[in-house]
Amino acid sequence: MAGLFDSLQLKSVTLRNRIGVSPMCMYSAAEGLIDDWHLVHLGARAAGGAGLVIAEATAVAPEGRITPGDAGIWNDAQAERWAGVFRFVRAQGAVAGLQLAHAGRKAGAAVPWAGGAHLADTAGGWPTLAPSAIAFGGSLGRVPAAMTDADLARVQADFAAAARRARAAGAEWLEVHAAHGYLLHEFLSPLSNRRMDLYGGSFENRIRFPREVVRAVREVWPENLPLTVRFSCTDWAEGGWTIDESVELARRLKSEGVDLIDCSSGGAVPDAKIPAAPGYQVPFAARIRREAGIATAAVGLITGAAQADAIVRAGDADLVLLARESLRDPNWPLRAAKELGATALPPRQYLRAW
Ligand code: 531
Repeated sequence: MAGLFDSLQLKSVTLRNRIGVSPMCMYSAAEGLIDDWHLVHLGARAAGGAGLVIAEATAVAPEGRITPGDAGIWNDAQAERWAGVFRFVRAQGAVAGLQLAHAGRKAGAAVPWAGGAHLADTAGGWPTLAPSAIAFGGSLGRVPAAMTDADLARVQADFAAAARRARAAGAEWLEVHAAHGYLLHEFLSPLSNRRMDLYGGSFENRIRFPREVVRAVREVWPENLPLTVRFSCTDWAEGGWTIDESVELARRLKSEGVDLIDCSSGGAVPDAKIPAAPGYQVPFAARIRREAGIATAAVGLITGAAQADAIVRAGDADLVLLARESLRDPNWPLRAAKELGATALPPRQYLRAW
């Protein structure tokens, strides 16, 4: 079985190792336009040896931003900024990825360092969309509008247009965000989807809109490049979305041309009991990989080199994604290679330090 520092080929893309930087919101864009912060943040992690750098949740439409500081890709000026970042990431030997997102009923909130609560329209917030007119709750109390058929068609087209722009900007790996209580996950979970039409009720109906979005993205995203989807594999809540449903959805998406499932969890409701512990989401990646026969990424409280290597060697996941650990140490892959006795090349400018 492969180890952490073996390369990974998915479609025509080859990662130099099985370490990816998980998409992490910087909340530092203006009108969806990223800036030098994003170049330095993502560029440093590519230079630090990651095989894959997935840029943060990037809104496909302005009303789909979690906060006014979210990155966007609903226009060409935004895509042009991304092009500079992707060019630099690729020049460091990493594969450049982007996560496409719509925050649904969790949109229009303050940035975390301003409290993270929903903003009134007079304070920079905006009306939100969701499958049903049910608020998330807690500090995210705004009641969203239940999406009409026209809304569904428009958001689907927004995802496809964003995917086209991502490709034109040089992204080589695309992730559709269907997790963490954002719009597509809101359709999947019975806790947020109470629709009585073709898009709610049964499993088939709840997966319909996420599937339509993925299909629309797959049509415009090149066949030879990886398309991935992030799941919340369970809601960790009574009556919510389950790992069994995730396995079945993974099978369906595989047949729609999805190449990998990024296995996270939670975020559907504020009162979920999440048993967070080192590697607590790895069993989801393992089950989906084995039972749906699709590549998976493991994410969540993965911090150690030996821990990450063991996940890959056990065949629990094809790829490990680091989030907060990568913020703490952008050079984590280079350090992990030393610890495991593997080879990972630092940028030539830094060679004498390694
Ligand atoms: C953390 C989070 C993890 C799991 C469930 C819910 C939330 N996140 C995820 C984010 C943004 C901020 C914090 C995204 O997925 C965009």
